[in-house]
Amino acid sequence: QGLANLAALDAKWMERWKTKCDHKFINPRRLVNAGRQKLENSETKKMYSLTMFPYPSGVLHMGHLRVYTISDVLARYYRMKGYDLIHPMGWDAFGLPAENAAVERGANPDTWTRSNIAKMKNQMKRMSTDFDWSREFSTCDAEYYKWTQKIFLELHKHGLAYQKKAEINWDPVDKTVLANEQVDAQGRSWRSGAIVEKKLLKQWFLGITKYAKALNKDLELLGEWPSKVRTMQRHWIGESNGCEIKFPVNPVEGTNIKLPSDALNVFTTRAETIFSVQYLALSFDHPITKMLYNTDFNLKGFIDRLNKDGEESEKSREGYRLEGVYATNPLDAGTKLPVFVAPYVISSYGNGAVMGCPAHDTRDFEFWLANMGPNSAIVYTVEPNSENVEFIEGEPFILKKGKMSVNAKFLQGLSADDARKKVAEELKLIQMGDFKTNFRLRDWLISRQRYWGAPIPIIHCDSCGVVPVSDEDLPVKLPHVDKLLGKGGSPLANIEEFVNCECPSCHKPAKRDTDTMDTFMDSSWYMFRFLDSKNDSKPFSKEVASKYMPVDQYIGGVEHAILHLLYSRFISKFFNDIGWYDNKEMNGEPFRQLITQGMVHGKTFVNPATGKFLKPDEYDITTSGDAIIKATGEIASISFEKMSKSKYNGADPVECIQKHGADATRAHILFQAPINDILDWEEAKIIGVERWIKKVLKLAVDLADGCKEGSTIGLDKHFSPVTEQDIELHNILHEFERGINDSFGKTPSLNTLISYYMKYTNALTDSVKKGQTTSKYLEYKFLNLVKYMAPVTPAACEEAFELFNYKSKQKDQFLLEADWPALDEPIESLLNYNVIINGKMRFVHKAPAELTDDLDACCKEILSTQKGAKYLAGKEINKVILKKGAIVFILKK
Ligand code: ANZ
Ligand code: ZN
Repeated sequence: QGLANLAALDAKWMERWKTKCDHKFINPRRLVNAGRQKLENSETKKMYSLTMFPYPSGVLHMGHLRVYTISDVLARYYRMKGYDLIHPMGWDAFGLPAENAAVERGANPDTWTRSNIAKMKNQMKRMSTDFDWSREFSTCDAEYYKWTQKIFLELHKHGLAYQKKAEINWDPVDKTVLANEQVDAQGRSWRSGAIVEKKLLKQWFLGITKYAKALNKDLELLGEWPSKVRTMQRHWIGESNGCEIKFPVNPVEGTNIKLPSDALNVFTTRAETIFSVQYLALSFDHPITKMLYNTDFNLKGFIDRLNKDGEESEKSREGYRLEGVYATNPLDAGTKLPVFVAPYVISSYGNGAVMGCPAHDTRDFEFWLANMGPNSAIVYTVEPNSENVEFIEGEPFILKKGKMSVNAKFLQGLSADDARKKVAEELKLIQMGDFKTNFRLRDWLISRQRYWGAPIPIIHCDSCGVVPVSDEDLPVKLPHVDKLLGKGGSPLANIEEFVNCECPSCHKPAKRDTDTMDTFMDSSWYMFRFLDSKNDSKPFSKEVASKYMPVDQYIGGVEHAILHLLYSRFISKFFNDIGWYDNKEMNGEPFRQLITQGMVHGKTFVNPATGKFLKPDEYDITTSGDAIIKATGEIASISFEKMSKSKYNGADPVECIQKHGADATRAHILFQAPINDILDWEEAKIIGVERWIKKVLKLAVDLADGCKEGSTIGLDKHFSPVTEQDIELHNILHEFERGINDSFGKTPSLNTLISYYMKYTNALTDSVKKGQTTSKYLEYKFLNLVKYMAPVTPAACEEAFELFNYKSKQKDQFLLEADWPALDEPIESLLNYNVIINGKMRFVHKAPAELTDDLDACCKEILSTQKGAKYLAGKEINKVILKKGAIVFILKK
């Protein structure tokens, strides 16, 4: 019958779409449909549906299958709905894997990347994805990174790109810089195994912290993002509202210390605790610490020892007291406060200095007792403001909501909240402090001592300093290399033709910057480029970007919840601020809705006796689904875990497509779990959707039998139920149609979508079996079903459409070109109408309640019935009276 092989349908229909739809597989509707012009000019709603573009590793994995299926199904739906759709795809192609692969194979990263792109593109097409490849680009194309460089220069022009010395990870064996991810928990290089050193190098930073306030505030505009992602961003930005306080510092009399300044700034969120301050603590990088490091031998020993522990040392409560220095409280000059250097004070936060309040902060409390002895007194100034709050003498009282106690001098009696403000105001008056907001967010370090990235378009000149490359000289092209050696820091620094250049300003010999940009920079603006990917005079046109941004629907992995999304938000806001596009409505936010898909887990078999993962050839699956370990005869334990080579639980999407076809594979992956949840992949379960798709094809054949000459009910026409059985079916299907439409709603639910399709198919099949429904009505509903299914199973739908033997004036009409069906409203069941003619009740006519709404239609319908014709044919009608329940004809005598 030809129905069995679903996998064969893909090839058949892809070929037809390609040849019959203007020789393009992409967007056949757009290319064929003459209405396209109309779409662009009218007020049609735009839909920019973007999926995070992949890194071209060369292999499509199950995560890709999942996210691209979701994206493709939504896009096809919006296209059928008549939206002005943008659904692009491209490649995030710079980065370490290509470089490492190139180093390992002695090859060129460009060649490696290009061949991976070709492979993956092919695999994506096999999934029946309908991306708009006319917009395609790779971030490693010179035509793309030219604009990445331009954006860097624009940031530079606005003071948002600057150089600063920063610590980097240096592998002393391989003589190369390492990314943080390449340093293991023991501080060793992943490649050479050497203990990684910290080195100070001049690095380029982007001033994202200038946008910290807006990035935090505008999270409010992102109501259509998962709240978990917003929370993660909020934490990362870490806005903290507090107070900066100046504590005068002095050398102890008799020492010859010269301090770098006479006051020490601290940041606090608890200014009301100022009279509880018993010491100050400085970070290792504080200017005072740094100054004394060189003269105080013991201090140097202390710092060097703790520095070895890296971030672990933050947990230490050790301290080093600076005996030669003391501080005073700006509101209470009488007390002398000891000053410590403490590993728990973070250099890069606030002022790298804290005011220590043992009575009201746990860390300070622990630090104080550890350094001053376990019985040291602490000074409480805040007390509970209600009896329900517990206060334990000898432990820190850390509640922020409290009342100021008798020790709090002029603050006594105030609430802690009021006291906090009061202290800041008092300090402001005497110029010893002020309100202050701090952020945890740091500026974005973008220098990479790597080859495979966009070169930083800067020239260093001995006379002129830092000189930006001028626009006409962009792009600064990556020089071609035959072989990458992977040793000795920036590979570009070893290529003399690249390094040596002329200073654009004084024309003397100068040197290029040899670092490349972080790949997050490439992906921070790609959503703009997709809108205008062929533009060779600027990154993108202002008009187009203003029209299509923000992205309406951004689909991707939650692993990008922080960095990529934050960087993109920063760059989009920057574009908005410098007038590269207008996005007032969302204040430069790039993504209106964010949809994050869950991971795909693989079926994992473990030998319970040894805990070892089992390879597929080490067990047999019984009919009941148990896995018997061949070697021991025991039953293996089965779980679902993140796919990985070491667990032998990977699955290959392309293999699945080869076996079952793209349609079934797509439907299966949608059906198995809600979008946001982890999906436990079991290929065997695909049989359920296969059965369903075959049912649909069978329906097509059965219905075609009923209309041998072909159905002509009109592809985009509405068709009303006629009989009571029609209405019954209509109302059953209405529920599923509503379900299907809702599944595509604001929060798409694509697993329930598939179950509605199945229910719809079953109801239609039952009706056909019973044979009581009007055939035209069945045909109409069947066409609706295949249209509804088209976003998920495009090839099977075309096949069904063809098998159904649909006749139309337009040859080669594709279902892909159909509009999304309008939702049919439910109908109350038929009413009985008494047909009264000249005062005599003649017969009962069954019809929907709307019958009596329209006089002409009503007369026609009655006349078209057998009985109606008998009494009324050829008679002249004088008057008709319509009522619910009765139709009264008065005839001419
Ligand atoms: C005095 C005080 C009293 C504090 C008290 C807390 C409780 P967030 O909310 O995260 O901004 N702090 C300031 N700079 C620091 C640094 N560089 N390293 C480590 N800790 C630092 O936290 C602000 C609080 O963290 C500040 O408020 C300060 O301690 C500490 F009962 O000041 B507090
Ligand atoms: Zn110069």
